[in-house]
Amino acid sequence: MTQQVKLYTFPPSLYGSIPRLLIAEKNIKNVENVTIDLSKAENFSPEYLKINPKHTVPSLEFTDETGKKVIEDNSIQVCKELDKISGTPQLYTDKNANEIDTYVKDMHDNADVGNTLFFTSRDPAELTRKKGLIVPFIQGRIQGFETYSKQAPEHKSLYDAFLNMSKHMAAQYQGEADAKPLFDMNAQNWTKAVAFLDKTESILLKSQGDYIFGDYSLADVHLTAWLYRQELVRGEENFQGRPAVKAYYERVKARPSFKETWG
Ligand SMILES: N[C@@H](CCC(=O)N[C@@H](CS)C(=O)NCC(=O)O)C(=O)O
Repeated sequence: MTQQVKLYTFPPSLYGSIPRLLIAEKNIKNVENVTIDLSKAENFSPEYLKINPKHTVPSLEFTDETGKKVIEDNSIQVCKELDKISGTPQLYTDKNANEIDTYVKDMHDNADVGNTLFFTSRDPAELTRKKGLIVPFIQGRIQGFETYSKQAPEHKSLYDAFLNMSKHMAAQYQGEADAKPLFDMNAQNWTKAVAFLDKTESILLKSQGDYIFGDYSLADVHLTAWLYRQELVRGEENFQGRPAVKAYYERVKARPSFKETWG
């Protein structure tokens, strides 16, 4: 890849790690990584809102064939673009595009659970265990919203909405508000995770190769990052009764790109 591209990401982020894994997998050079610190709500800064109005990471900034500056603002498009401009081996081709698109869309639409499972808790014990991690993260964001609200009053209603949600969640972790909605949300998201894990198990059992659709593809890049977050939030529970998913995760973990991405 000759042109310089800019990837806006945050190392601990689930979706931000998908293109980082692809970059490691294909050894893509000329990528400038710009850290958007979600723990300080930097994804809500007035500058970043211009880049990505959905205030999410990842985003990718590059120049297209006509010389026009383009920004992709979700990991699916970011990865397709990076795969295209970085050349062979192509992980998304005419041959595998349909099955990858269907599977990845299902993951993003129906199993977008990793962040919720991380920030909520399944029961009071988990709430207590995670409090020391979650509360400082939320407090950093609260500070960010308050600062940006003064700097950019045109976004005040956005900041106020997130400020209220953040304060409420901090209160739930600190025993000052009812935490039951957090437990319910956690249970609902785990149910979605189970459905997607079961579906993945059955696809893997039919696969003609070591990976989700045979050869390693863009679907594996998304799935690896998804499983990495699942392992963090639910450990071995993900793999119980799912030997194909377990063996698959061991295989993708053994690829050098995994260590490069998550250490
Ligand atoms: N569908 C989007 C989801 C992106 C997303 O939700 N990213 C999370 C980080 S993993 C984010 O930026 N959340 C905003 C926040 O934490 O305020 C994608 O695939 O890029």
